[in-house]
Amino acid sequence: MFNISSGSAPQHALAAYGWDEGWDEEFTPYAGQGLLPGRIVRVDRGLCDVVTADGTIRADTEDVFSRDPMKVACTGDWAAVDTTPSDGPVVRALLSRRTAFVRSTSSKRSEGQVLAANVDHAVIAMSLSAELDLGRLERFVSLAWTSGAQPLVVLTKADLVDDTEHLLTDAEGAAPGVQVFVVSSATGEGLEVLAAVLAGTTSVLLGSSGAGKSTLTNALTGKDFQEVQAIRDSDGKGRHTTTTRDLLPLPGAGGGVLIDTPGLRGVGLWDADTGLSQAFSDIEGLAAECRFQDCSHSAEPGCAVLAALEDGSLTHRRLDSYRKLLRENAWIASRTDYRLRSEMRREWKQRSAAGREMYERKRGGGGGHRKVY
Ligand SMILES: Nc1nc2c(ncn2[C@@H]2O[C@H](COP(=O)(O)OP(=O)(O)OP(=O)(O)O)[C@@H](O)[C@H]2O)c(=O)[nH]1
Ligand SMILES: [Mg+2]
Ligand SMILES: [Zn+2]
Repeated sequence: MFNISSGSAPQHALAAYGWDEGWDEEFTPYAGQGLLPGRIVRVDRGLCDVVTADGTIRADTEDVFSRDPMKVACTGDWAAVDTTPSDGPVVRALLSRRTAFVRSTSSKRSEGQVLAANVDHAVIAMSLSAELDLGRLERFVSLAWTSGAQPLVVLTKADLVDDTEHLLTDAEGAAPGVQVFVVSSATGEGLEVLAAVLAGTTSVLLGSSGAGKSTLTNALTGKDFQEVQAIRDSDGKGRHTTTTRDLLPLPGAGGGVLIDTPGLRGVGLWDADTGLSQAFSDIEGLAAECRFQDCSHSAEPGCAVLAALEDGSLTHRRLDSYRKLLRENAWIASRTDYRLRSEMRREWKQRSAAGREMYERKRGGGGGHRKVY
């Protein structure tokens, strides 16, 4: 069953795109219905390009298009395609996602938007030619951990700065446990090491417009697949050149694919509890060492967080960033999860009944059901 493409071939034709025995097994019932497996390489106005063993087909996604934006077909999804309709192929189903990079949309009604599915590496690209925004990096890393993918950080345009050493140290401090690469698509610096890590996996490139994602995509794929445009002279920002999320094959025997994405302006957290814990495991580790379990790290004796601030091993910037992201995450959750929202409202009512002042005194200024840092 695994060799459906050409009978005796040792590997499935889609293996380079990430097809494996797990997908094959999940696809079995669809194969029984005569549907064709394929990976979505781009979605464009309700139509998607699906790479199959028979080549790339353009298919309608109507049948799986849903009002729930989390269920809409997206780049990286594995699809079951019906090629029999007279008016063109149709995606009938999507295989369940192993990982999904989701951000909250900036729309008033808070909704999640899946940026890429079934991703192994979430590669966060940041340009060395602009000031490193460590808070933004921490936000991306939190979302990457939440997605189930392994985050990687790529500092681009190394050819434009003389000394990258301290920038590398800063980035590593903001992303503990995450590999940080310094690369230049212009000189080729660092590309070989990065390519070796990405080989045979699915990776998505994320970052601001102008960070050099498409230039890096072209360098890594060895093809000029993606359009590239100079950043604006006026403010150094990108021009939002890339407009679709495109999945492209990597060269080399190991296979693997790379998804280039449009530059992100805002990237709101989405259900990022676990991701925040991983992205800030250093702070959570310190908090576990505090003398008091409910330590608020403001003035308590025996506070390990304050001690780390004192000896310089933790920066105020990073602690503030963590607190800010925790608050944002709780806010998003309160807007989206009805049950949590009504719980919060009930809690609030009880609080006002008991008298806010007394409550505050009892809680020592803290609040919420989650430990506040
Ligand atoms: N000097 C130098 N310039 C680079 C490098 N990589 C990219 N650039 C330049 O940076 C500008 C933006 O590059 P893009 O690859 O279009 O950036 P992007 O991240 O894809 O931007 P969007 O598609 O808008 O999200 C272009 O002028 C590139 O030539 C590099 O390694 N060195
Ligand atoms: Mg681009
Ligand atoms: Zn403490």
